[in-house]
Amino acid sequence: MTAVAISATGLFTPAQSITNEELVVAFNAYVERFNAENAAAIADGVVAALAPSSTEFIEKASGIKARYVMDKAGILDPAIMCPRIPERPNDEISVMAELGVAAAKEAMARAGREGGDIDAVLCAASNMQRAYPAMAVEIQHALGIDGYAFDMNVACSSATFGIQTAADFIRAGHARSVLVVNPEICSGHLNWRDRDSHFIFGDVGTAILVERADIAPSGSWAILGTKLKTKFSNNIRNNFGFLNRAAPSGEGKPDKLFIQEGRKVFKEVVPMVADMILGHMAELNLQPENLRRLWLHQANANMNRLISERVLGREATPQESPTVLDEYANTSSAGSIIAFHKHCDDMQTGDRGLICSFGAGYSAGTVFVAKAA
Ligand code: CO8
Repeated sequence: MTAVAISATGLFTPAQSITNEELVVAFNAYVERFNAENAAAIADGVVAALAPSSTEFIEKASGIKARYVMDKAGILDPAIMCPRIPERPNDEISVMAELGVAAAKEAMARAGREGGDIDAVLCAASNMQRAYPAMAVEIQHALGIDGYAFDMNVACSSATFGIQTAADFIRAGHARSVLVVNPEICSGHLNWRDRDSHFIFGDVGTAILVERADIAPSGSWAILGTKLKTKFSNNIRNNFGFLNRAAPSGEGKPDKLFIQEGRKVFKEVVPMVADMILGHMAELNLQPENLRRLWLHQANANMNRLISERVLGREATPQESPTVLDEYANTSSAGSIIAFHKHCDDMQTGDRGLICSFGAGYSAGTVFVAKAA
């Protein structure tokens, strides 16, 4: 079988960031305003009073301290509470494509690639800005890439599903070099008025260049094995779609934005993912001591602590299971790729690690890699 490698990754981080403190001040101002405006209905028991959020809860429950966003002002305005990202005319690059292109350019520069070297583009993300043309085709065009491009969405697991899809195209001989791009503008599908989840997500763009190992540059990452899994669950859901629309600010029925049963997700996903990793390790004859690093999906610090403990048989050190949650929050499919991108330079030839995602669907993906010479 054709050997496949990750040649390079790229990262685009938005310029604006919101701390937990800033977020909670804005949320609590909204709560105060809502409760004052609805005081009579609340007193009559017709409307439930809203409870305030707290920075202590957010950090303890999730490990998140801040998040990057595309529009801080709109999110922090208690009268708006959602990002204001103006629509652009059709002859301008769309926002999501712009994010993807920025991340892709870094990955391509790191691998020494021009647009003409790449055969296909996958835009793998948890939401697409429009129905068509595919975001991937716009990104392909902006980068001067020939060949083919398409979008794919597997929520938080979009990047790992993209990596396996790219690897399969290469193994089948359809492509030699495939760009997987993950522009995740999560702020657009988060309900910033929902106390249970308003702190969870942030915006970012990542890119992964997957290539035939025999053309990959030195210092690339051999893909030892990939595995994907899905299992239907309603515990993380967003009913927005071309048949169902709603106000972007989350007013009215909130199911057209992100909703979840966070506790259930936590309880069900931790064992599912730990078992999947251990099963895949057994297939690849890998022992815990063979793994130098786990670049896990960045949803919740406690979740990652439990998963890495089950995999390694002991608590992982921060070096073994790095987190970017504190700075980036949950960036859906991009999270494990940010962790990989920021925490792989110290690894030596032969060192092995795991890129792992999990999220809505449920969906999960494991990609074992080894640093090449
Ligand atoms: N401030 C203060 N208190 C709060 C707050 C808050 N903001 N929110 C809740 N509380 C209170 C609750 O009311 C509750 O109080 P009580 O005990 O009196 O009832 C108490 O705190 C505990 O609440 P929870 O049980 O809900 O808290 P948890 O400890 O379970 O933590 C988490 C909540 C952080 C959500 C946690 O359950 C978690 O991280 N779960 C896993 C989440 C996860 O991994 N989700 C996957 C999402 S990723 C994905 O696939 C989505 C893809 C699409 C991207 C969408 C982009 C927008």
